[in-house]
Amino acid sequence: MKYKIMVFTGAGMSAESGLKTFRDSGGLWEDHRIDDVATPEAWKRNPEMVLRFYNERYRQLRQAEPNGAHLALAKLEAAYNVQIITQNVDDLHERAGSCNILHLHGELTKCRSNLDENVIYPMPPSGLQIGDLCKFGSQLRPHIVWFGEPVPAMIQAEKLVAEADLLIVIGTSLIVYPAAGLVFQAKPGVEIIIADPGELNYTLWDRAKHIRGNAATTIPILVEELLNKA
Ligand code: BV8
Repeated sequence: MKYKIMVFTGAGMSAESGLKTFRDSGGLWEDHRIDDVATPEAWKRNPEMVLRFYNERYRQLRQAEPNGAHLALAKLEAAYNVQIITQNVDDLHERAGSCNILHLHGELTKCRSNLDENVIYPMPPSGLQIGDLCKFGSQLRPHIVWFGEPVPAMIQAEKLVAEADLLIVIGTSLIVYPAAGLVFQAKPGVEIIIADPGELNYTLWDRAKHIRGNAATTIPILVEELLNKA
């Protein structure tokens, strides 16, 4: 059975691709408060503002490219069974060539029916407008898990983490739950490597190895070491 590497990524993974992290923006995205653009209440209250916010992030994403960390993780699949679980809503892991990717918080490149979360469409190139309707005639919304909404992929994610032989955590402040709780669900004895330039604002028992630095620098080196060991 191929050695299973679970990679859990957050906004720091895409920082060097030019996409702002949540924390470095002081908890704001493009100068918006979470409550104004990333909750179901915001969607009910001001759908135009929410669509403007996501259309702008979708536009930015199309100008962004996968960085060295995304590309290195794709290379790792040559020798290992690699599963990526990402909190990120960008498609940079996909564009880098990784195959097994689970998005916990949705995808900027998709939209969905307001009535049925399983009726999903590609995001139109020009983004979503009020009046863009699903096949049932309801307004299309971003295919994003907003704050206060359940995270349907959590059950699958927990199963995947439980099977990991190695857990690599990249670029996440582990603030958002239930996603953050995944890191504490690795089997006892499974090595945990955390790649992050910042201080870890969470106590992960002493078995976690902290590699300090930016992902586009640290992950290619880590991947080379793992490929040499395979
Ligand atoms: C739910 C999509 C219940 C949106 C996202 C109070 C306490 C605890 C929890 C809560 C609370 N109040 C409410 C909650 C629950 C809430 C939550 O956790 N809130 C937080 C803010 C406290 N969670 C929820 O609402 C979740 N749902 O609980 O539902 C429920 C259950 C059943 C039925 C009904 C309801 C849903 C949460 C999903 C929210 N959606 N994304 C969008 O993107 O537009 S979350 C979003 O923010 C991201 O997806 C990501 O998860 C998170 C940002 O976190 P990170 O990725 O970690 O990024 P951050 O900027 O914080 O950190 C970056 C890290 O990278 C840093 O460590 C930095 O040092 C590092 N870094 C920087 N540069 C680099 C780098 N690393 C490497 N290289 C670099 N170059």
